[in-house]
Amino acid sequence: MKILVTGFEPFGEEVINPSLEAIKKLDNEIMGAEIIKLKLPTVFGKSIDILENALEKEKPDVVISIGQAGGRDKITVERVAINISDARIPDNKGNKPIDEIIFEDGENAYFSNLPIKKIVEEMKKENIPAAISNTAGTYVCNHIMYGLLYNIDKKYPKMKGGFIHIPYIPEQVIEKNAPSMSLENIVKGINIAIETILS
Ligand code: PCA
Repeated sequence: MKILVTGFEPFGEEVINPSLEAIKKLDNEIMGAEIIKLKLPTVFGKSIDILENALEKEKPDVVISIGQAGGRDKITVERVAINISDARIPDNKGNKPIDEIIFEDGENAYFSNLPIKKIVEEMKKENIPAAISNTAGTYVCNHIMYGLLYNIDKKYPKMKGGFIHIPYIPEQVIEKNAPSMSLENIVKGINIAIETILS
């Protein structure tokens, strides 16, 4: 069993991205499954290209993409990705797509095929604030979730995949009025998600 876990590089005003910090802390093996970690650029298009190369090369059984959702106060397991990019701020290469379709031959939306409810339930049991989210936004995180599920739909019918948004970590909110979660709890939450998928 092989699990690909992705995180994003920092974007916007941030100098760190907790998704990247969190995946670095995951063990390389969890419950006998091999964990492969991949850093993605916060860039429209290029992030999907890099993900597609990794899917091709690694042929993982499961893919969990992680991204920062600054302002959310819980770990949010995403239900759905939509076929649109509409950027509020430029990505790390200055792209700012407005109302752009991601894949012309894709569905309007794809649902995560991870056990999202069970994952949230298990996180809450371990006292990690968690909830289902019904929107991954229209920025690079929705873009990568859509790209992943599009690839699963077109090419990898047996693959499981989905997206998890995580809050800021405390060091990011020192000068902000925004909620945060400790990196330890975020890592614990991701571990719970992986264990839930495996069991
Ligand atoms: N969060 C952004 C993109 C990269 C990240 O970590 C988002 O929610 O779209």
